Amino acid sequence: MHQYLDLLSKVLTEGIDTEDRTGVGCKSLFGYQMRFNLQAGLPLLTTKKVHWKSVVGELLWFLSGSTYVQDLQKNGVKIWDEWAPEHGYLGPIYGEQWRSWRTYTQIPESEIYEVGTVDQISQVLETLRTNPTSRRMVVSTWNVADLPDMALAPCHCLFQFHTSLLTQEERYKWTLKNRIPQSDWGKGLIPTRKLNCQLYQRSADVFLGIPFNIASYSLLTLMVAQCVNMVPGEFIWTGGDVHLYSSHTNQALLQLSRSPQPLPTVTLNPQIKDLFAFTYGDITLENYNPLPTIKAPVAV
Ligand code: UFP
Repeated sequence: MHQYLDLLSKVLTEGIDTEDRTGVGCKSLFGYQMRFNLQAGLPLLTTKKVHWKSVVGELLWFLSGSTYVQDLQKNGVKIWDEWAPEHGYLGPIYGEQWRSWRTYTQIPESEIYEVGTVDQISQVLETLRTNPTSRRMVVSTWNVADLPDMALAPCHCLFQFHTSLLTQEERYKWTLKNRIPQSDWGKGLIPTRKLNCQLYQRSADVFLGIPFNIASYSLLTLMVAQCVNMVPGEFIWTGGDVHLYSSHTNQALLQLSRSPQPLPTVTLNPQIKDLFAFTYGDITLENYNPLPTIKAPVAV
């Protein structure tokens, strides 16, 4: 994860002091990109412990389509508590936009509108299966009309999948790694394509948000790849306003003094081919040996 440490030191040294919505103050830069090869392990930060259970819990909650904080809390995930009103409904945030983006269709020659929904995730899965060279495999949560009703405007607001053909060597490697017996070769089991994902994050808290967001979308890419029978390729993180809160400076310096450890890996239950069927128990993190947690206050 030298990519992340490079970003951290860049924001520290080149970030412009900025007053922000939270009143905390931060160093900020605009426009940045990091690339992670998902074959090299899961890009989960090792220079501090990232709360993996929350990464998985939140992702499964998004995929379920729920935007009620209670559904997250019942799995012990507290990361949305700060933004939740008493009734727990966070408004039409990620889950709703991913799975049920609202549409309005006017009934011809009338004043009446019918309300429908679009399941963006299912559409993208379908396109990956049927037309994998499509350049339209985009999921957006930046629903302008819904923004006023959201507890927090989406930070990771658009992602796109992309696929490319595997080389013979890459296919062979995959076959060996997954122990596909020679008798099963030629049965269409061996993937022919790799799956890449790029996220655009309009606003990124370098210390608390980014490690979490990278892990979340990398995991999503692994899960989608399994469901569409592709090999995970690259995860590309693109940031807009990338900022380090002034209340995180010492934590950032401590982190930069640490050496990255080998990356962990994720094993998914190979039976699951339906993205919405994954449960916590189907996702296993292995060989995650991070340096200790570094506590930092959330800027609300
Ligand atoms: N933030 C992230 N990642 C997230 C998330 C929030 O970095 O997944 F939900 C941070 C970015 C920013 C704040 O510091 O939360 C949102 O504030 P604003 O809406 O003013 O950009």
